[in-house]
Amino acid sequence: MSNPGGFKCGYIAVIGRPNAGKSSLINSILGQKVNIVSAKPQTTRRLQLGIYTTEREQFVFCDTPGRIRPRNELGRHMLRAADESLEEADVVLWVVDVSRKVSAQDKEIGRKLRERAGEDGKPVVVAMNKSDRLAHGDVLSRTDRIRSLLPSAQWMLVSAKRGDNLDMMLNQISAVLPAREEYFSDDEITQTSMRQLAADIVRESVLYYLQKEVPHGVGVEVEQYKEESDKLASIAVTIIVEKKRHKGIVIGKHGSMLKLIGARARREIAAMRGGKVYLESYVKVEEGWRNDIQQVTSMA
Ligand SMILES: Nc1nc2c(ncn2[C@@H]2O[C@H](COP(=O)(O)OP(=O)(O)OP(=O)(O)O)[C@@H](O)[C@H]2O)c(=O)[nH]1
Ligand SMILES: [Mg+2]
Repeated sequence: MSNPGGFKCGYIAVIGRPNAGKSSLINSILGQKVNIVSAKPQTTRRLQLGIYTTEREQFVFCDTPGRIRPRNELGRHMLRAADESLEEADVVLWVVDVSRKVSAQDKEIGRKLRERAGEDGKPVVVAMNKSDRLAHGDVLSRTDRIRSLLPSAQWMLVSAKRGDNLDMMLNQISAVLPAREEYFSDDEITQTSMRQLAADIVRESVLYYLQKEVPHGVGVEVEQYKEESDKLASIAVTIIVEKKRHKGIVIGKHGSMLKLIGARARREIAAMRGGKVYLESYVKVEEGWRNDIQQVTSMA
């Protein structure tokens, strides 16, 4: 037999509307941050793997951008990424924010999954996330409503924030994972490079401090990533904005905002890689970069 130990392994596409908690859920399962998270929608922009290996199985989670109707090349790129991961996946993990009423976006995702179920019969597990925010009185009506969108799917009430029921959800996924040798060695948790993560973290910091339309028009490019030693990395990034006005907002009075953004990012990157981080940030205006395919595919 090619798989004597009965080991299981597969790709799990993590999909759902923006802000449902997809990235948080994967970080929480891994017990480590591999995906950036923010209170604003459209945080994740490309596919990111989160690999969780146990004695019996390897779960290869594929974090995807939240599904919305695209308005520019960046949006189309994000939706393509989410679609691609659906095609490739062995199992679909659909994350729904149970603390909010079902939205038109949720219904649309439900419809898409129902259509697909007839074609490829891929198993779907519905993670009803943010259960920590759900009032007891609403549990039945909310879960019933979500279940009605995809009656054939397994489901679980979970909280990425508190870690509630994640083990049970993993059991549900494991039950439908294909028998297969592992794809990755058991000490790998992601394929995202530290360089890419650094760019993501700078953007996460921008999302954290800035409001309204500014964050959505921001891209980050790493100009330099140098591991001086185990103890020191020196990194230079350019934060790209779409409007001149936004440049002023990102820099702030006497550079105060850029300082805050940089300080938070530096702390986060240092916590992830260990040791000290030296981070330089610049800001540049590039009108319409979100409609430039080359830029869209190269940036965080
Ligand atoms: N209370 C609560 N908040 C959560 C939970 N999971 C995620 N959040 C919060 O929800 C917000 C969105 O989380 P993300 O993980 O960035 O959501 P996402 O689905 O990856 O969003 P996009 O990448 O924009 O599609 C953040 O502010 C999280 O802290 C949870 O279980 N409970
Ligand atoms: Mg995300």
